[in-house]
Amino acid sequence: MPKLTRRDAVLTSLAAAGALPVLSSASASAASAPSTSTSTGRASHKFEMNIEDTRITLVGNQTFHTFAFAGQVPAPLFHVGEGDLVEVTVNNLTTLPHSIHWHGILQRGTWQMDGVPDMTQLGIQPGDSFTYKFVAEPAGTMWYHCHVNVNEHVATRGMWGPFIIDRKRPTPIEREITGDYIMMFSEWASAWADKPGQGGVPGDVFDFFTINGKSFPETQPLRVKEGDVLRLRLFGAGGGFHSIHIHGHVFEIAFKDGHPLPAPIKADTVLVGPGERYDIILRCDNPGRWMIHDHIDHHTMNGHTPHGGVMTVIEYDGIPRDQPWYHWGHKQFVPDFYYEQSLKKPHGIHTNPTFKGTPIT
Ligand SMILES: [Cu+2]
Repeated sequence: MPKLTRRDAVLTSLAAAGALPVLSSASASAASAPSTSTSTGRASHKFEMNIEDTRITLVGNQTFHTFAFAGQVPAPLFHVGEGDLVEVTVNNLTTLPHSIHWHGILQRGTWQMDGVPDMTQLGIQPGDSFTYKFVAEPAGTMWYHCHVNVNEHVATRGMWGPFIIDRKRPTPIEREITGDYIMMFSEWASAWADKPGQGGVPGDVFDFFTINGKSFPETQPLRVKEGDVLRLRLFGAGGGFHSIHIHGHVFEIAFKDGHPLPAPIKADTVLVGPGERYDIILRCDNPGRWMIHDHIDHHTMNGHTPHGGVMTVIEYDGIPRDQPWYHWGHKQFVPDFYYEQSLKKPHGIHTNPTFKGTPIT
């Protein structure tokens, strides 16, 4: 296949025209066709996404050279139904090979779509494209990430995003949920920030820690009201552990790696390991202002400076935020920081401008 430039890739998509009406601007780097129903009654989705060299900012002036899906970290949200047919064309606009592993998806009869270089496919070479086609099963909180040089590309180049598959028959606890939030935890070794193609080696010093690619105070509050029932989908998207503690509440761990537990487990802290997902249910029954943080102490630092990293706050409606010492009193609120608005939209691929970086050409 001939090498593609960024513009060629977009034009190629446009040539597929009828298929991708959403891709209307030359800067678009992710697109979806309208969902259709097949003769089997399954919904079917066609998506397209670029991989781009992109500089993202974790916090302050700490930037990172990433290989970003659709130019953002985390990558776009894929949200589909259980059993839907999914087709994703990936265009590699970077100078290194990549692939996508659909973590948690079974790939029954489609093992060639599992995204492991030199095992199920050749890595997608610079300028090339690859189309993944599979059935979205099982239901639950899944994710996707590059599987080429995972130690670098996932650990420190931001190649990961959420893949949410709605259950055909929701569980009783799922029917109670009023708000759905995605929180992806990762860690970064700043020594490699500007050295693409290197990094992810034993002995790396991870000195920045993020929720959805941002360190406190660049994270966002969760604004709730009494009576809300939140589903927080926690992802271990990097190579480290994160011990997530929520003040003032007992939550229920209800799903592990997308699958419902026989009975929810009550807890106030949950340890999220690399690759794991826990869905926890938080009943908002204690109005106030409450911290959420990683209990691994140095994960709440930015470099050598406290406080930062994996920290945020739950703010209840009606609790005044005007105390002069409350630094977040006038914070500009970004409602889709945890994809909570995107998750309410119809099924599809959902990009998020908050996570967009700056293209590196
Ligand atoms: Cu990669």
